[in-house]
Amino acid sequence: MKKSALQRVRADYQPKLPKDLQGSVKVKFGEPTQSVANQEEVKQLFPHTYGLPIVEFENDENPTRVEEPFNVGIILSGGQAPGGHNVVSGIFDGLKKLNKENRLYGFLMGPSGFIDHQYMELTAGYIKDFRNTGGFDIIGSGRTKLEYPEQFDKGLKVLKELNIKALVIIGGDDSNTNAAVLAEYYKNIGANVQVIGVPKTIDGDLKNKWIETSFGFDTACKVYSEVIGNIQRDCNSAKKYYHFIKLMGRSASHIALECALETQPNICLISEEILAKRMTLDNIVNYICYVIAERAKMGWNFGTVLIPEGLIEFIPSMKSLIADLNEVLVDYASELDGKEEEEKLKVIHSHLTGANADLYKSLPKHIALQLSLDRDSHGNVQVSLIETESLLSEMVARRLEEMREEGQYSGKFAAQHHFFGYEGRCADPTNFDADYTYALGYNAAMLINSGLTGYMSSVRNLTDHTENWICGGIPITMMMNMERRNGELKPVIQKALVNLNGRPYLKFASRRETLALNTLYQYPGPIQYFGPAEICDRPSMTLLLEHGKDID
Ligand code: FBP
Repeated sequence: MKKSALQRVRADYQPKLPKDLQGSVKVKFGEPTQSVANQEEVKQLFPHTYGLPIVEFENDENPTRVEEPFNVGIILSGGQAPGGHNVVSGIFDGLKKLNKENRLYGFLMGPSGFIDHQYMELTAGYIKDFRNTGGFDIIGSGRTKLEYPEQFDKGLKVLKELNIKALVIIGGDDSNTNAAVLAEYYKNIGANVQVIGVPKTIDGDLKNKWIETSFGFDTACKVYSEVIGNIQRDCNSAKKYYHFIKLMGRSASHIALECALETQPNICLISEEILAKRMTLDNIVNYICYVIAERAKMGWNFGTVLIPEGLIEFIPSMKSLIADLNEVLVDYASELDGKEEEEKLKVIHSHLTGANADLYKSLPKHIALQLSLDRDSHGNVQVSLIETESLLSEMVARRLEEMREEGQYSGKFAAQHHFFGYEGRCADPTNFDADYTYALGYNAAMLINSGLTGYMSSVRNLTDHTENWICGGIPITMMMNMERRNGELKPVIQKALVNLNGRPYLKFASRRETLALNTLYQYPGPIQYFGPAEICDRPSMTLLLEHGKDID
């Protein structure tokens, strides 16, 4: 594979390892744990892996154990996130440090490779080319949901064939939920296979006290912020467009919020706030129009609006419609199968009732269709396919014309639309993500060596120097609660949405009015891999604020 000049130099970057992982490690066990909610239900479903203690690693100055060789398998699951290749390198290096005879196998194209026995051995020579690069192309990823005992049994066959002692699942909240279910299943049948999870997702919604951030969030937000900054420069130069920019992130608005802190746009919508204030689509449109009209009074007919991709699901009336649609799409799947667009809309409409039926009918056809697309394998609406940015700008244009007639607006309005998601998911990881992922992987190898199962690799204290990061494992069941999925109550890892009492949101909210009625854009520029630490190693503003630090 021919590498770019940057990749060639970047390949030599040696991720910094926390000092607790630098030599031999020993395990410190904490108190037994509980799930975040629905303790009784979760406990019943996970009799073997519920209540396990949190573990922390520390340096073992007098190691006595001779480590027996063992084999490990890995799966990359779900959407790509920068740093995945360094998780693999970290696991590999951790395993080799324990015993040179240890082997690492990668299952190809996500969980389906595990079920269908598609794999490859990951050797030093093969991994070398992927160190510090973005993407998941080292073994590929996929969204097959690992949920049925038949899949677990099929997978177990290949694990036994390859003499694999532990499986590492690198994924988001849903994939890690599956990791917990698999760990419990293997423990229950005495399969003698450990399962460890690694917190991945650009969305930033897999976090809690022990998982301070999921990997990839930092890099993806920096890529989006660079491009938003570039658009803002263009916007402030031509002074003729409103840019409606939708940002990936699925349900949570963490990405939009982080990018707003980085780039200071005129408007950033926060889905969680919209839900809390029970705002309607009209309320949102009116707010955008208010800002546009106020700016027009100052002669500014330009601006930027950041929109989290999951927004639509948080508008209470839409949320209720989507919940109803989720049931209709499952209950009437065979009736809908193979129907043309118009017919499909009619059938769905006929099964909706009351306000939901009215709202469905009132939506532009392309939006109604996008809302009615198949759910992903975890039962989620595929929000990345819903063009909220054009829905909002169309409604804003209409409302501005009404305001013009009412004498409340006399500006010019022209919109540009953007959607940033895939652009950031495979970027070369920032130093932060390169170090964090390498540590997560290395740490996962240590969890395996400690005989643990049903744990997520946890590296904390992330705004301190890498040296001082705290490493260990958190029982996955601890992060779980019961939620309705595909019409059934299921144990799942609780998603972390934007906390409206948290410092990142409060910081943004305190600046919001000023940003709307002025032009205070920031242009963060591209990710820097070489240079002073304050530029190259700075974690996300979200993380800094959450850790009580200040941002400019
Ligand atoms: P994960 O939750 O698997 O990490 O994926 C995140 C994400 O990038 C979301 O932000 C986005 O909605 C979704 O993936 C898009 O999925 P796909 O890659 O299947 O189009």
